[in-house]
Amino acid sequence: MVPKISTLSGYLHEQQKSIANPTGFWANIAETFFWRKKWKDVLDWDFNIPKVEWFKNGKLNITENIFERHIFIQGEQKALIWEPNDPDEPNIEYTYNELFSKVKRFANVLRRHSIKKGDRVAIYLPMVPELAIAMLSCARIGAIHSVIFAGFSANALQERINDAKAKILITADQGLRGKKVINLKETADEALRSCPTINSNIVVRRTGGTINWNNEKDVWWHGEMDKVTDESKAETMDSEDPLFILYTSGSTGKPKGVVHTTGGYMVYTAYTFKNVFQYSNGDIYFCAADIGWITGHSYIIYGPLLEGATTIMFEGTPTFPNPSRYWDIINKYQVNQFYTSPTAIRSLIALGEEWIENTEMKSLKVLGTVGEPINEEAWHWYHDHVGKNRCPIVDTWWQTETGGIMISPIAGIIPTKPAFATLPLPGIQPVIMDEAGNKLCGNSVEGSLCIQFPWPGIARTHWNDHQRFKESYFSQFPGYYFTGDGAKRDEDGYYRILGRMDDVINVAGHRLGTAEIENAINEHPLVSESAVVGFQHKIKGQGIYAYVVCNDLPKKDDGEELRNSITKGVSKMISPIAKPDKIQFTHSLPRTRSGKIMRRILKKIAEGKGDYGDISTLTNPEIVEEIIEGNKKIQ
Ligand code: 7RM
Repeated sequence: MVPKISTLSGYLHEQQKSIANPTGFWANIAETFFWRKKWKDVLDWDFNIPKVEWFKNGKLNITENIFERHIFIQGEQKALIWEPNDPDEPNIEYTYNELFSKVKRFANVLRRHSIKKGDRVAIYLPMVPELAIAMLSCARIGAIHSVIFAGFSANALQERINDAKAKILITADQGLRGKKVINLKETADEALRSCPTINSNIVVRRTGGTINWNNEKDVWWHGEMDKVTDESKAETMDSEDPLFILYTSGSTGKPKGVVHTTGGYMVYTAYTFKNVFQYSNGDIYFCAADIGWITGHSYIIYGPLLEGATTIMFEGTPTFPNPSRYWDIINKYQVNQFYTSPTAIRSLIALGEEWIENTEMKSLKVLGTVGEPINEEAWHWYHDHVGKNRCPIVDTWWQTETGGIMISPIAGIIPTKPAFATLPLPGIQPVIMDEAGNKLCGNSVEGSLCIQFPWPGIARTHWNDHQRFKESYFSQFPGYYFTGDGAKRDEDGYYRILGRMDDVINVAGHRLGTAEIENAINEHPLVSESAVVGFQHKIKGQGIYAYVVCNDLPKKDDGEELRNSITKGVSKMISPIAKPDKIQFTHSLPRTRSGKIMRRILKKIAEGKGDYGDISTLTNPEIVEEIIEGNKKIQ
């Protein structure tokens, strides 16, 4: 088990140690895991290439560290509790022994389908236990999983399958979220029409609803599980062998396949989980994220299970059958640590206090948030109404690319401040840069947030596109990892994350590239071009505002129809989460002399702010007036 910090002076001591001797610091933590063969060098790195290798030549299997390592001491401890969408349906609870047995079985299923070490497995599942089992089974045999969020469209699924050249797909007949039934198999079928590398499609029966069946490719999960035993040796992996790919949005149109490797990711997720949440043996931990995103990978599956925790996986939504759903789950299982997003909190605030008033939630010890900045109002509500003034809030800042939490309070140990992610975890060295690339020293500074030394959880590359990996994070500030976020360090040395500085918007904690949305809008036959910006949104943090230029601008009365069909198109191309909240038609977009769209102005207008700065560099300054006028009609 990784060491646990238990006092503020302990934190300061570890932090100091980790800066003075980072490799010694991480080697000590890595030694608490089971390695089949120890590493030669702790770290080999050069951010200019970029190259980062942790514990290289160390041999291990992450599932041996989850299962075999714990089994003798706590095989009968609960590993995974699955809470269904509908509270009247029975839940599922697996001990470590039981989950292990399922994982070994499904590992054998994958092997029977000729999946070998290094092959990619696409997983398009709702929040069902089979999702956890499938991921761990891949890890067991060294296959690289690529989980695709079940809210993505056929087009987005297809793009991700083909980019990774996945050999097999795992999906379900349908998914359930609140009152909605999601036809996953139907969407998967549509995607598979043009996925030449997929040989089989393993289908989990979740609802038993009617689906189409393709005898050549489709097989049932349960049918396959019956054909195999639960004896399955773990594949020996190098510390630097890829564990998974997870696609995320960047500032260009194409989503990037962020690659995480085995040893470093294991050490980092386990260490940060245990310390940030102050997890103790026997605690019940509930992260309400979806496993389709990095938070679910690191803090529903890998971090907790590596530490022998009991982790809850929830299929449903915070408001079904009513807005007490989370609080009911917390009471039902006596949850000790609860981790969710500011958007979920804000949406529950908006539904009124009566849903939380008489909830006891006495078991709660720690509350966490992730995914976007939390505003003070939401922070206080979370603290007062959910935590009943007893629980520290950990506002955890991190990214898909960082693998795990980077800047965050350690629960109950680092004093919190509303809306501040506070201090870096041990091993993390944040720096703030000005526009010219100078490191801003001392406190009370604001600029671009960079990290100046590798940590074990950092992503290693983009699948098949190392060049883009370099450009995305290592070119703006040579020698540093650039996060894409702005941040300030206040007078106490505390960090406050200010949000993205690039063309990425964060809608309800989901990262979306503006270029990606623009591409989808531009697919519409009547659209000639578009520009998408984020604007402040009361619940979602940011909303999507699209400026659309049409070949034939709609006449007053058919604008609505065109809006709807554009919105539908975006849903179909990407996902309903990427639908614009507002669409404004315009004759053209403000451009600089070099032809670049001046987003700064569009963003100001979308947010209803004046002061557009210098517009004299535009080739078409007159359009700004038209756009301002048009905006007034949209509000
Ligand atoms: C874990 C996750 C990453 C982006 C990141 C930020 C924003 C995440 C916080 C936050 C303010 C936070 N991965 N972000 N956490 N902003 N405070 N505590 O969300 O790759 O999907 O998104 O999310 O902008 O760069 S992610």
